[in-house]
Amino acid sequence: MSAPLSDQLFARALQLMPGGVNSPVRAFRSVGGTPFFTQAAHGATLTTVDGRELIDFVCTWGPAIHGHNHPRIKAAIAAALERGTSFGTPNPAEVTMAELIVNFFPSIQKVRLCNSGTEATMSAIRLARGFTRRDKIIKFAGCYHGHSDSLLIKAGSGALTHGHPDSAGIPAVFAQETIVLPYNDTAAIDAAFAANPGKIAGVILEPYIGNVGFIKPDAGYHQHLRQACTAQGALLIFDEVMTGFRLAAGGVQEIEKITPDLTCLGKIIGGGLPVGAFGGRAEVMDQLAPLGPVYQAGTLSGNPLAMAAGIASLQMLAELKPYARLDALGRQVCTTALAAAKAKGIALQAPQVGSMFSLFFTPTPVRDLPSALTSDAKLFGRFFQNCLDQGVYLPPSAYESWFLSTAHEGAAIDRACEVITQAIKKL
Ligand code: KE4
Repeated sequence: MSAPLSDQLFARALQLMPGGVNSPVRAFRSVGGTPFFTQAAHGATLTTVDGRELIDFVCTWGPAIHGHNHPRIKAAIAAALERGTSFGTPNPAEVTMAELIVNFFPSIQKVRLCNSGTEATMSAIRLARGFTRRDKIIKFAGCYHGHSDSLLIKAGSGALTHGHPDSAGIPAVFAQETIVLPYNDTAAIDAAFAANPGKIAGVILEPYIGNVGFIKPDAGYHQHLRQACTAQGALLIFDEVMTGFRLAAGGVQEIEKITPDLTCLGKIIGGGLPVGAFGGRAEVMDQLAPLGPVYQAGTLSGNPLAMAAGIASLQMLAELKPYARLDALGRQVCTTALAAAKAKGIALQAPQVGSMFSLFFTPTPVRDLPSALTSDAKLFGRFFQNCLDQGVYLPPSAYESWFLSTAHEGAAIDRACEVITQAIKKL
């Protein structure tokens, strides 16, 4: 019997693209085996080139909150396509998207659209440096904000997964301007500001971390960061690329009632097409070209197809308000996994908020990068394969958040819970 088509494609891909992929985490290197190739995606499932149907807990890393290929998003793209794919001029859909973002995020008076989460955070850092005329930024160990030089330092997600949290190719002079602190440590932030008076432009964080696996802040942590930034004249930057519109329409800042100075968005606002955005107070945003001295640009920024898909996605969120339903689904998966692990006598942590959660195979409550690293990544790899064998696809890394969608409700979540129970039993 010939090798599965995925294997044949991967063999060709390995000759043509580094690691056979266009984003490292897709390569399955930390969970073993050969990545499958997806032919199509609908609702809660992916269909592989070999015809396998997989219940998907990656949701293209966050965008597919309504499930894959939602008819309303498809129709919106099709209608926009009739008018062309890209204009390179202002277009009405950009205005609609900007109004939706400003309406959902009271901290955002003005917004700039771009083409990825990486662009959004990279530009937000540049804007913070330009606005404050300071050079240093603070980030937190394990947080991933995309792959720009200033931020790919002690990063999570694929960088952590593949053991390169500090990427090669970043000049020491760049890295020196990035201070990396432990997450959930208020003394560390106070010490960093005390040691760098008047030098810190901004503090950027994932307000709930998704890129070490899912980690929540200690009570009062965000308030401490907000007060410290205000007192020190630094900008507080919430990277809500993953959490924006995912955990609440107004992101974590709505849940935690915190007002950051800048917010970065992506993923869901593109409805599955390439997009990013960053926004904040007009006083800060107006430092951007063409008004101010901070340059930022993009050929496809505000692309009409991506805007159409994102507008449809956000309008459905406004109409459906699915967050309680998504939270119930997330809780169903986590309580199922915890019960199965208890029955098996395996230590498991399952932090969850809404449709973001992770399973850490460790007895240690996970609240930062070091505690996340006590998780047994090899055991996770075996768990991942046990689930995949039964048609459930998890993020192919112990250090990623899982995602689910409204399309998981009903048969898909029930089947997935059965598979997860069996997969833990088999460990
Ligand atoms: P992109 O450049 O990949 O659109 O966004 C970068 C980014 C920024 N900020 C946060 C909080 C993010 O989670 C991301 C990207 N997330 C990863 C998943 N952990 C994308 C998946 C991948 O790298 O293939």
